Amino acid sequence: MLRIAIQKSGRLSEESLKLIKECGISFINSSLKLKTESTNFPLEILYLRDDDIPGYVADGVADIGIVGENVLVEEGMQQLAVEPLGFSKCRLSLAVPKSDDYSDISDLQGKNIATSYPNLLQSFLDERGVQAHIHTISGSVEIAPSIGLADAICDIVSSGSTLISNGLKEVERVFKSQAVLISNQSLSDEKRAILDKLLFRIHAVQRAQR
Ligand code: PRT
Ligand code: ZN
Repeated sequence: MLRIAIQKSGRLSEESLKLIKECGISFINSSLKLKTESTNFPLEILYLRDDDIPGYVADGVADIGIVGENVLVEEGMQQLAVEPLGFSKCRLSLAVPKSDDYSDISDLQGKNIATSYPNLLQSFLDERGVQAHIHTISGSVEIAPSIGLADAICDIVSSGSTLISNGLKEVERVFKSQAVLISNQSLSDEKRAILDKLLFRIHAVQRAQR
């Protein structure tokens, strides 16, 4: 039996469950349960917070998982990545108040930047030789400039409408992300064989969608 960790409720949940179903794997889905077993494939599904998924997979509590690359790389766990899945596409971007004159990244030198992704932001700034003060906050990053907490933010963007409604403009793209399948690095031969079967089906689903 292989154990997969997926997000319990959030932007990855629906597409993760849809992919499993499209692979022909049936299970009884209850939003109240924390785990469920497939009725026709040796797979058990664990429902977790997305941030906890890389750690649980690295520790072997779950064998595989589905998580955003942004979370995976932020947590320094990119070595677990097996396969990009093509959904939940988004980007991590820097944004400043729309009335600011912004010409290039050097404008952020010495500024205060609020983000939930301090590691991704730090390496982006380091690569460009910019020193800034990074303030790590866990949510509502977009309001930081308007309440005087920061000069700029670095947050996930998909349509861009959240930035606009908070009077911000996107000025730099820091990281491009999508959902990825991740795996523990020391699976038993039995589990590896189940994963290979699952990957075969995922590839068939992806081919059919092209
Ligand atoms: O509760 P849990 O910890 O499991 O969930 P979460 O709240 O941490 O994550 P969730 O469900 O918001 O996002 C899960 C993953 O979806 C992220 O890690 C990304 O990989 C991916 N994703 C795709 C997004 C978005 N699109 C997205 N638009 N994650 C967040 N957003 C937010 C963003 O933070 C901002 O507040 O949506 C807003 C911007 O959206 P637009 O369309 O207005 O630009
Ligand atoms: Zn989260």
